[in-house]
Amino acid sequence: MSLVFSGIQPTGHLHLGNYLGAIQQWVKLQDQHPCLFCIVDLHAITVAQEPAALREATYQTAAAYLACGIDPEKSIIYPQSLVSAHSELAWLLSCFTPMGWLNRMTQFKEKAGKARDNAVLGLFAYPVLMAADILAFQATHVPVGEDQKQHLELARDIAGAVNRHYNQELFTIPEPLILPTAARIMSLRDGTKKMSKSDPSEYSRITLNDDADMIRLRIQKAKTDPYPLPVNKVELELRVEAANLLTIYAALSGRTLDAVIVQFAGMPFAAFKKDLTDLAVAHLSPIQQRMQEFLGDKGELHRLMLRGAEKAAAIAAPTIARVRNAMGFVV
Ligand code: AQP
Repeated sequence: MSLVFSGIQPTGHLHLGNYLGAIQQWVKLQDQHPCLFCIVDLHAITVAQEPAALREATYQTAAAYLACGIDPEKSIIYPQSLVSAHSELAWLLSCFTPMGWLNRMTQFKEKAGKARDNAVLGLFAYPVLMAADILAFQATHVPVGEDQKQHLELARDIAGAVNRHYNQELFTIPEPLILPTAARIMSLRDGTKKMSKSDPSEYSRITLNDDADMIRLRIQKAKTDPYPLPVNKVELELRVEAANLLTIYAALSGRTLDAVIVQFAGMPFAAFKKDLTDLAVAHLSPIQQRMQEFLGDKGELHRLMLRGAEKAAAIAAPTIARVRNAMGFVV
């Protein structure tokens, strides 16, 4: 049987990158597989979080999942911290993960930067928690972007190591699910950096909370270059900001990048930005409105997350019991 696991950190308002690169794809996946869509708050605290903001972002993320079309009748939505299997298994797996494997993880090097010695252990162990997220549920498929491929490879290595050590198949080896239609969205202020919740520049992203005026303003302020829009893909290689805005247009309109290049070839940016704004507002405003409706009843959102957590805990329980038994704990 197949099972998909994926998640987003409640580290701020979800943005167009989270939507086009992840949630929009999940909506399609839920018709093909049973899916767990987690709000990975334990991952979020690997970077300092203000408690009230973390809790609010958790509700916002649940509302965003629902507003974008994740159906709680088909898929399980829950916050990671409500299911203790994540942290329990992370500890157990950490005892089978050589430091050398973690030393090779590029995301830790990027996030810790020069202050490596002051980085917290949780940030270093982040990939072990991610392995636990996946392996606790015997997930068969994990949708991954470029930046998470290395972590999934590590999860596969840890699963293999534990299975071999105990000479039994305690864990399914998960496969990456490469989604050909998932777009990688870049910052609106710098086309070489990915759009990110934690980018200090507010105008670097469009969030799912933005109303029509805010979407318009953010697109107006998006960085461009002084030339008309490119006429072919080769030109795009050197014009990263143009490439990003055209990619966003293509993803929101459900058309290919080639078709969108042809449509706008040689046009001034001002005219293109107006069309892009209309498209983004038409696509995102209904999501923003639905999000506000879901956030208007936090009691119901809370109940939904508790129900999701209960279902997730029940799926993980047999795996945790088998692992505890195999490791020699009194059960
Ligand atoms: N810019 C992006 N383009 C396409 N996909 C993206 N994702 C994130 N940014 C983009 C996808 O969203 C999912 C969850 O991401 P996350 O929030 O758990 O972590 P992240 O990738 O680190 O996202 P952020 O916004 O950059 O968060 P912060 O600022 O907190 O680190 C993943 O599937 C990811 O590929």
